[in-house]
This record gives sequence, structure tokens and C-alpha cells, in this order.
Amino acid sequence: MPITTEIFKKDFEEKFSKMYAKELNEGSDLERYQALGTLVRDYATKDWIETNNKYKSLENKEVYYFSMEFLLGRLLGDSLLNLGIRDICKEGLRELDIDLEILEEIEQDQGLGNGGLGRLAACFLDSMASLGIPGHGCGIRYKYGFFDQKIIEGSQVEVADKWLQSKNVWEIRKEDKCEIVKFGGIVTARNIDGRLKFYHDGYEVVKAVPYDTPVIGYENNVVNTLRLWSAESIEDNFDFSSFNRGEYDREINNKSYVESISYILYPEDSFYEGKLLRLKQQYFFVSAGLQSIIRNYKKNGGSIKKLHEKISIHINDTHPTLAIPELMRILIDEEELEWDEAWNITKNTVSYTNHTILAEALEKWPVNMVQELLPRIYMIIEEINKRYCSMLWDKYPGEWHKISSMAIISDNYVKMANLAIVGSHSVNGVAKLHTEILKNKEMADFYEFYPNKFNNKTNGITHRRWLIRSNPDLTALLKDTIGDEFIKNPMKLVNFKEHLKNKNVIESLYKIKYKNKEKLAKEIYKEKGIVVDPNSIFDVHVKRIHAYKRQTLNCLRIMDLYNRLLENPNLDMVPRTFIFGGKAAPGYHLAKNTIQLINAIADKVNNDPIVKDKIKVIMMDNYRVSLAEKIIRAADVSEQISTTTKEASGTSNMKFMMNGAITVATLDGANIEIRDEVTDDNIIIFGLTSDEVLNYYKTCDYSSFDIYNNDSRIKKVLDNLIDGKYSEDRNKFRDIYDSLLIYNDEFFVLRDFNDYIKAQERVDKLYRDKEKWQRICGINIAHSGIFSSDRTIREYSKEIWNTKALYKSE
Ligand code: 26W
Repeated sequence: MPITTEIFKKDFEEKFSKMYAKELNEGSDLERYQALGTLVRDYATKDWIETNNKYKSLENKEVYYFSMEFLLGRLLGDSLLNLGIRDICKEGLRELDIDLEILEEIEQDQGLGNGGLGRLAACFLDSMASLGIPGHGCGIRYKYGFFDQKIIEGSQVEVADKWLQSKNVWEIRKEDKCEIVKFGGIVTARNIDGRLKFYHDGYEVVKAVPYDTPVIGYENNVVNTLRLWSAESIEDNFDFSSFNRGEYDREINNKSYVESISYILYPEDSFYEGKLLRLKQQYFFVSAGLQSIIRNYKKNGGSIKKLHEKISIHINDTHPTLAIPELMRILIDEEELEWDEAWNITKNTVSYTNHTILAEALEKWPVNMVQELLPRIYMIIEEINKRYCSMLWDKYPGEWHKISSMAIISDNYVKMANLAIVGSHSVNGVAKLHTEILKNKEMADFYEFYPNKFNNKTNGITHRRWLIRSNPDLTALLKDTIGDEFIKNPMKLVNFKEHLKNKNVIESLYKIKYKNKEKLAKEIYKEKGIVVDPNSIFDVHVKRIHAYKRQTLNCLRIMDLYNRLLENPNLDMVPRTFIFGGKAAPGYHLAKNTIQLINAIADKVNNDPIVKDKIKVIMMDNYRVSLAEKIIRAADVSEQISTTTKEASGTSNMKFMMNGAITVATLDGANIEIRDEVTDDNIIIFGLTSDEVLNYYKTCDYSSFDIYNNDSRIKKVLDNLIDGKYSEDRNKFRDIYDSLLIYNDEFFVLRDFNDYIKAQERVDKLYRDKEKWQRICGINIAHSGIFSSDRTIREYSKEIWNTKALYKSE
């Protein structure tokens, strides 16, 4: 029965009184939010059960997206949207004198991810469900997600993310679906009737408890599952004899030792550290996930020999690579298949996405660590390596260097990317340039050996969250002009182009952006106490803080602009508000120093009466999905200024364009494809090309010191870092200064500086022509359809997973 306003009101009141045994008007907003969330989840359960029943027939191949991170953000608004009941609920609540938006704001972000990789996983879940593709997520239910960032006296302070403090209404604990994961111990081989069998003894046992969250498709009755695993000790395991011996503490410690596995998300992205706990996390969720998938598959009558025809395992970067030897272990030790057959099934089941070429992000584990923690898994990796290296020897006799760099085990390390390439049937990059670099440079030897494994899948974003839900006014304009086809088929956004001749549409675009900017200005005032003018250009740089993303380049140009304003306070320029947001990894000193620099510039500039109406600098605290939604829709300018070749794809670039911002970009990652879509007239490109960057690496003839000495403007801003202008402590920004000069500016900040300034001057000029500016924004919106993750997922489905939708969709 379709839900009406009346039914909803009745259901909601009932749910509330059942949960809290009191009247609705006696409840707090948190209680109302929780009642609403629980009700919405209930509304999805019928479809959830029915979808699961369909999957039981095994008619449809299912894909499991294994990822250490799922950065979901809030779920209430999107669930209502996808169930098609947002307007009904809003109206029903209004009649009860409750504002839906207030309840939506109560929800804690589900922040189980660092950045791009985790958010991509979340967008993919939404697209798989919305396209009716049988696809589920498998990951870790961290007790503490990505830390909350507070800015205190200009510096980042990390605070634990206690997202589970108030109940998570979306998840269901599935006690009956627990799995056992084994660590440590010893493995012995015995010959049983001519077959070598492996026995694992003396291991430690960890109970893996799944928590399931429904992933609701857009108005299609499909509900897939995100299954996150939590580590618990087995109570029965409690050794009471130790209690009698007075070793109570040891047992308690063992409990917390076990539970520490799913305690916390590692906050490093793009920098790998060989921490034992991280290796445990990886094996923990991969082993639990695979065991439960295979158990379920067999229960539904699936034949183990046909596993690869019915199930795809996708690994999101190398973090879940142990899925390869773990699947081998299950097939050989438990299902008693022969090696060759098991290997064939494994390779054909697993596919792998690479998300970064940064060498320091490549995972490798010390051999003795893997051996001790996962003795049987190590044996299997060794055997895979042995067989694979013998193939390499046949093909490249005598080429020792090549073979050792391609080997899975070398220099006493297990190289996870190598294992992922060898043990999967598909390796993909996340944007065209990135894939080309993988094929021709980073993974060139592998590409030569396995030319057919490599392919590109340019990233995408779910337009349901990033446009329809987070920018309702723009969505309304689009519906008014091009109808609502674009909701199911975002490629139809291109029809918006023809409306850009219409002055009223241009005016509406302007007004919508202005309104979004006003809302953000309010938020900035609330959070930071700083007044910003919505008539100024909102120039936004939000993403993880990292040297390669070059927040410093942005800082230097603001410092330069400030210098020019000091020289000439009447400088003719459109006022700008520079908005930054992003977290630094806690151990990444330079990134933290960059945050301090942004805040120091903000402090100086925002309090200088000479320039205060021309420029403002804001560093928003605690950048996260829910804040991104508010910032991105209000942006005029999107800063995508990574050193060319370093940003695998970027995805915020797509979100900004879809919300009608103009991109200032280097020709890096998906920026190139955005440029190709909108053409050079509708994007502002600057900086070194990838060939130029690669050439610098080859010839080693870059000298930032020469640039510094020959360019007085650059010299001046660099000197400002250490001359006391931004801090009485002249050493405060010394490390940034040194990285740019003494360490020869690894990311070519100085080289791109002048070109970047010119690009920004073009922005200034363009913005003065209001109509032209809005038309360009409109063109960007019109061409953003291809960057919907629906397009990406269709490609994965067709070209990698071979999965079919439950029904025919557009
Ligand atoms: C081992 C530590 C570690 C943790 C996370 C290394 C690397 C990562 C991720 C691969 C970093 C990441 O999020 N990469 C981003 O992935 C996005 C989705 O594909 C891309 O859009 C970004 O360009 C890429 O930086």
C-alpha cells in the first residue's frame, strides 16, 4: 500500500510512542530523528527481504565490493529520496509541527572512510542498488570512524569520532551470521590418502559479528546490503581458571586486544605504514566476508566449482588483497579442490581497482609479520609466488631485476599490488590518464605480461546525493526546464544546454547559487563567527590536505594577492572568499603545518581593515560528507590544482561541476575528461602537462631555487613565510619554506605559480560578465551526466563483473 501523509503520520507517532513510551511533543529532536530513522528503515525491510529472496535463486550473479572504507555520510535524506517518500514525510512532519531538515541535521555522519576511496565506495553502493544490480558492500564496522577535526588556535586537533554513541538506527546486528577468524598458530601438513592436508592449530580466535545496513535503490524496490564486521571475543572462551590464578587482567586484556581489531579507522590516506593491527583488520574482514559469502552460496545450492560464474569479488585498492589467498585457502583446505582449479576460480572471481600511483602509498608487509600472523595464508602466497615466478623465468630468462620487481615476495616483503594483479582477472585505474600511467609507467612490466587485464573505469559520483538531494533548488530548475528524465538518466542533463539561451534560466541559476551561498554564509558565521559576503566569489578548495594536492599553491597566491592589495588597496578586483576544508593525517607534519598556514593567513587578512572587504579566508573545521554537501552547492570556483600525474581521478571535481561551479584545474586525473566534455572555453586550465612533469622526473633539471631567485613576486611570498609576517615565530612555517626551496619543491608549486595567477585573473575577468559566467556554469551542469556513478557502475558491471540488473532500467 503506498504511503500517504496520513499513514506516515500515524506510523511515525506509533513508532515514537513504542520506542520512548511518551508523547511526541515530549521528545527531543534526537529521539524524533531516531524514531523517524527506524521507521524509514522499517519501510525498506519488506523490499530488503524480497530482494534477498530473489538473490537466493542464484539466477543473478552477485558482486561484493570489498573495501576497508565506506564513507556514507548521513543516510536519512537519501533513504527518503530513494524510497520516494521525502515529500510525503516532510509534509506529514510539518503537520506535526516538526521540521524534517532539523531532524536531518541531527544525524551523525557515518564517517568510516578517509576521503576519495571511501566516498567512491559509498557512491557505488547507491548506484548498484539504483540500477538494480545485485551488489553489496563488505567492510569493517569501526567503533571510531575518521577523527573529528577541531581547529584550536589555528592548529588541527584530533578528537575521537564517537559515531555510535547514540544508536545507529540503520544497522541490524546479525548474531546468527557470525564467522570465526583465526590468527597465529602453526600449520602442519599431513598426507591423507595421497592428498596433502593442512592442519592449523594453536591459533587465536576472533568472532566476527556482521552488522547489516540496507542500501536502498532509487524508486525501484531493490534493497542491497552493506555488511560491516565487528570484532568480538568469544565469551565462552573466557578462561575462568586464569581468574582463579589471579590472571584476570590478562583475560580482560585479551578481550580488548581482540576487540581492538575493529576499534579504529586508520587516518592515513596515501601513506602506508606497516602496522600489525592494520594487517589484522585486513584479514579479519576479508576472511569473515568470504566465509559468509561462500556459506550462503552453498546454502542456496551453489556449486563451488561455478563460484566465479555466480559471484564477483571486487577489491577497492590493495587493502582487501588477502581475499585472494583466503579464497584459495577456502577452496583448497575446506572445499578440497586441486590447486589449478582453485586458482582458476579465484582469478576469475576477483577484480582489483588501483587508486593511487604514489609510491609511498603502496602496501607491502614484512614477510615475518604475515608468516606469524597468518601462517597458512603465507604458505599460499608463497606458492602463488613460486608458480608465478617460474612463468616469469620462462618468459624473461636472466632478467633478474625485472623478475624481482614483479615478484609478489621480494626483499623480505609481500607486495600487495603485485599479488592483486597476479590473482585477479581485471586491474583498472580510475581515470584515463591514471590508467595510461599505470599501463605505461607504474605497472608497465605487468601490462606487458598481462595486456588484457588492464582497463580504465573513470570514477563517478551519485547524482542522487550530490545534486538531487543536496541541491533541491537547482534540481527544481532542471525539472522545470528539461523535465525529470535526468533523474533516472543523468545523460539527459545535456538537454539543459539549449535553455541557457533563455535569460530567465540564467537569472534563476544566479539566484539559486546566491541562495546557496547565503546559506553557507550563515553556516560560516555560526561556526566561525566570520561574516562573508555572498556577492563575493566563493572560491573553494576542499579535500584531504596533502602536498600533492597543493593547498600551498593556493596559499601562496592568496599571500601574493594580499601583497598586491597592500601596495594598492584600490586594486580593481571582484571580492573573493577563499574557503578551505580538509583533514591532515595526524602524523603528517607538513599537512598540519599547511592548516596552520591557512589559519595564519585567515587571521591576518580577515583582520586587516585595508583589505577586509576584498578578500576573506575561511578554514572550515571538520570537513566531512555532510559539510561537503553544503559547501559544494555554494561554490563559484572549484580548485582542482594537484600536480599533474598525481591525482588518480578526483571526484569532488565532478560534484562541483554538477552543481554549477567553474573549475580551475591542472590537466590531472578526471579534470582532463571534464575538460574534454565541456571544452576549453568552459574550464580554466593551467600548469604543467603530464609530459612536462614526467620529463622533469627524467631529466632532473628542475630548480625551484632558480625560480625563486629570478622572480621577485615569488621571492617575496616565499620570504613572507619566514619573515614574521604570518607568525611572530619565524620558524613556524620554515618546513613549508624548506620543502619549496631546500628540498627543491617536489610538487612543482613554484613552477606553476605564475600560470595559476593568470588563471585566477581569468576567473576575475569572467565573473564580471554575470551572464557569461552563469552560462558556463550551466554548460558544466549539462555535461556532468557522464560523471554519474551510474555510468561508472554500468561499465564495471558489463566489462568486469558480468552482472545483470534485476530488471531493465534506463
Ligand atoms: C595504505 C594507506 C592508504 C590508504 C588509502 C593508501 C592509499 C589510500 C587511498 C588509495 C587514497 C585515496 O583515497 N585515493 C583516491 O581515490 C579516489 C577514488 O578513486 C580518487 O578519486 C583520488 O584521486 C585518489 O587520491
